Amino acid sequence: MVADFEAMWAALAPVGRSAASGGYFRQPWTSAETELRAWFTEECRARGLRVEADGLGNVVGWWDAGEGPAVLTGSHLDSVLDGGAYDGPLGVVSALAAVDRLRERGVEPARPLGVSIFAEEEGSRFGLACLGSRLATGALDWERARELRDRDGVALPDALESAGLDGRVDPSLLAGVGCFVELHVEQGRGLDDLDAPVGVATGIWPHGRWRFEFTGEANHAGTTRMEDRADPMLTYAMTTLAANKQARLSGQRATFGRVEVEPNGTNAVPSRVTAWLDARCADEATLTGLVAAVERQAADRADRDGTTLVVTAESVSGLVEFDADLTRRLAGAAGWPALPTQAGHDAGILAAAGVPTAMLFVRNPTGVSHSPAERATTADCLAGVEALADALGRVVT
Ligand code: HGY
Ligand code: MN
Ligand code: MN
Repeated sequence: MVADFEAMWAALAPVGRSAASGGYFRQPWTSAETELRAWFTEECRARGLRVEADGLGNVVGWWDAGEGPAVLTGSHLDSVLDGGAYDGPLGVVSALAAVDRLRERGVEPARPLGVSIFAEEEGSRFGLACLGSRLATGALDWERARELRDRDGVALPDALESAGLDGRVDPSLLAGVGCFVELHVEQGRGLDDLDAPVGVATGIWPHGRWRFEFTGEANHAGTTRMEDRADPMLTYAMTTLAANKQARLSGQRATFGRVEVEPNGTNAVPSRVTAWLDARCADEATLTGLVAAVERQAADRADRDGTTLVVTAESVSGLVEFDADLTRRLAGAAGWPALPTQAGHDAGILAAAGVPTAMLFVRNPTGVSHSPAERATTADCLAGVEALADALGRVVT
């Protein structure tokens, strides 16, 4: 199994990797991510798994065995911009390797077992997180999804077509799924602090993304007196400080990590600044309150700066509490530590769709994620495969 895991990991390593940063650019429906989807399909077929795919890039390899509600396990292959190697792919490779382990152990599943990948989990291209799993579960309508545009103005249907996909949503893809288990590298240091290679997730904080459009008045950077300006960059800058303070003082999370400036000239006051707030809080009321407070402070500042503000919610995910009974059954007597997470996952979308869902975490020694520096040791990854095989063995038999 070690050889299989390492061979799969090595096969993925160069795909979509930046020579400059060592990070990954595996945006959905690009050549790199299309190559990964083809690799996954081939790995499923090489294991004799029956491959089912919709027209979005969601794929399931089925081990047709037994009868009754299926057990599904998997994750995603797309990355954030300049992302790490483990966020997503570790869950996919581990799921395939866990199938190998179950077979090595002679396990005969009493129910079907599927290995899955969902498309555009990161929302790094079209801005809506877990786009593939939201469409596959019916949480999002195709009529709304088809209107999405990426940063270059490419419409979702055109991006799909360029990747050889027809955008067909297949409600039957997940119809027979009785539970979902996602293994994921931990995006934090909880397991490292506990000196544990594997843990389970208790739930996901509510979180979302809001687009802030600050509009001012383009003007000359030199001849325009400071008091005569309507500078959206100033309103934006004060808003990021306000968001950071709001989150810091309340133990929540708020980040402005993406900003677009028009016309982005060195010697001109900008006409417009568009920035995206990523906010995450321990409960939904706190999230609503934090975003409202940031919006209020941004609007007050806009009044002072003579700029205007429009705020639009682009992607919102509610509180997720994973299925405690399933988690208990999966863990058995393993005694894995249980942790919350502030990171969103397809597991959260399936849970919200009513599928009993659980997550396994693999230790991340630095806790760093969404970065080329994201790490996990091979020993911990292999411990994760064993844990996933043990867990699946407890629920498929
Ligand atoms: O952004 C997230 O929380 C996840 O990594 N998609
Ligand atoms: Mn991620
Ligand atoms: Mn992920």
